[in-house]
Amino acid sequence: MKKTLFLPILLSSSLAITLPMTLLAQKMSKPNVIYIYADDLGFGDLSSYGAKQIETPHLDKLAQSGTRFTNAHSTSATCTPSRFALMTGTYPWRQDGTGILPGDAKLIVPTDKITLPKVFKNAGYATAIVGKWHMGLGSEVKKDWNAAIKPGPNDVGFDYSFIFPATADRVPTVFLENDQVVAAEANDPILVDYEKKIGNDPTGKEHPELLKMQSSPGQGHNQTIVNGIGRIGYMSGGTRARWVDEEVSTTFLHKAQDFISQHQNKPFFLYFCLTEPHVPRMPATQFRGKSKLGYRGDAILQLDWTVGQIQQQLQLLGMDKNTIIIFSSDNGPVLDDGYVDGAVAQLNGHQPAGPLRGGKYSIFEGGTRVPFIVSGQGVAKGKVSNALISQMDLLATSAQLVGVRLKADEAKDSKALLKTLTGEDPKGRSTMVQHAQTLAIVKDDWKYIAPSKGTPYMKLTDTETGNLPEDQLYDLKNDIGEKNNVAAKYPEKVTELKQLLEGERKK
Ligand code: NG6
Ligand code: CA
Repeated sequence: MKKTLFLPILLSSSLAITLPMTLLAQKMSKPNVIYIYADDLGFGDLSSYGAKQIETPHLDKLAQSGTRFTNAHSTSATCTPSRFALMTGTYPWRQDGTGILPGDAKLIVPTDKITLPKVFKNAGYATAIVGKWHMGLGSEVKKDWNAAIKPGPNDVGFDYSFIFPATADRVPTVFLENDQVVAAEANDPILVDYEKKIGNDPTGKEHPELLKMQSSPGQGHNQTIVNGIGRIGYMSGGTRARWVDEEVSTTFLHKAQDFISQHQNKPFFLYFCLTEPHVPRMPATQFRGKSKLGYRGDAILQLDWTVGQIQQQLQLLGMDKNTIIIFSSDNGPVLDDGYVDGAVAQLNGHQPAGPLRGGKYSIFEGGTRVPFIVSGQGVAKGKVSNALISQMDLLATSAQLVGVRLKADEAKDSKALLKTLTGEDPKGRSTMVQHAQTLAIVKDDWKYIAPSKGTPYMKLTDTETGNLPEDQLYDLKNDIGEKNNVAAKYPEKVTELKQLLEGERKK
């Protein structure tokens, strides 16, 4: 309450004197929301989550100033499905074609349904996405990269977008601003193909001597070379439009900061999707070698610094009090995901998934249990919450926050958990489905993994997937590392959870 008294002083313009109190109150009650989404950051990758070999002071500060969650999840163990769920408030496995997308995929987010940014738009917010997209663009795979590509982020609720289409390791390696490739030139058209080589650019396969970072044997990433790095997919043209990997992160940061400073007087929602520490890890020179854990560690330092820059900007502009920052990751960690970058050789005892089993691609906890930190207006300070919450819940929770009503059939898997998000309610969800190659369900710390014919171990990425042809049951309260399959010991629990999962599948 005290803070409100100071508000007119903080607002330097004459507006503060003339603005009626009701409007001021309204302004305070409509916090800005910034959702910062890391790519492949694991549960054990931040010092606030117990990492000993790496220091992430800015995210630690965010955790101290807010609530740090220890049982928060992405819906899936890979990017596209997790982001789809965040956007739509529905489980991705309900819709076909929501797996990891190539760089030329068509848009998979429905344009006629509610989305996370639309919730904010409906409440009068300005909305933007800056960073990795990876949910497809346009209505066809075949598209003209030199013309406006629609539908895209601007058709599913974002007023402003500055993105790259898929992942940093997939072509086309270009940015798009509001549907248009940045710096595209008509006389050097961008062509993209995921089937066959196109144009004359050298590939990593033909010319490994041109690479500044080798691709891992057997993992691909040896098609068109851009900026000395072999990519997935072929492209030609767009010579001046291609990004420089070392600058991608600061480019996104500056676009995000521009959006923030342009919206000091109107509530906004910013979906800020960082590319770290996804491959290819090619941090800016100032971070290289700094972590002593190879480029993966350096990329995490770059990510932490980026978050710090946003915090600093908000503070300087006096916006930190009426802004909520939510920080998380789209799936668990992986070390060798296609390039020889020191992540394995210089691991130095670091545990990217902390005490969890598995990582990216796994149905084990390491696949979806990720860092989740919430800080800002109305959020409990210095708290650690073990509440079960999914990123997919942000849609219904944001609707609750900004006072937008959802229809019964909208975002049907998203739960309104505002009290959980602000650290007040310690329980959160009662059940949640997890998704990798198979599905799992958790209820009251019991976890059932459905049988799967997939490989239990992916050698190339060194991943324990959690796939087994039989039922698995874990007691997460006493066995967070999912070491002991107790399915045979508790057959009734297996039956109960199996039925629950079947019910979810049919919904
Ligand atoms: C995999 C890629 C991996 C990464 C991942 C997507 C191979 C062998 N591996 O298919 O390098 O790009 O897709 O990551 O191609 S995600 O975080 O966007 O889901
Ligand atoms: Ca990812």
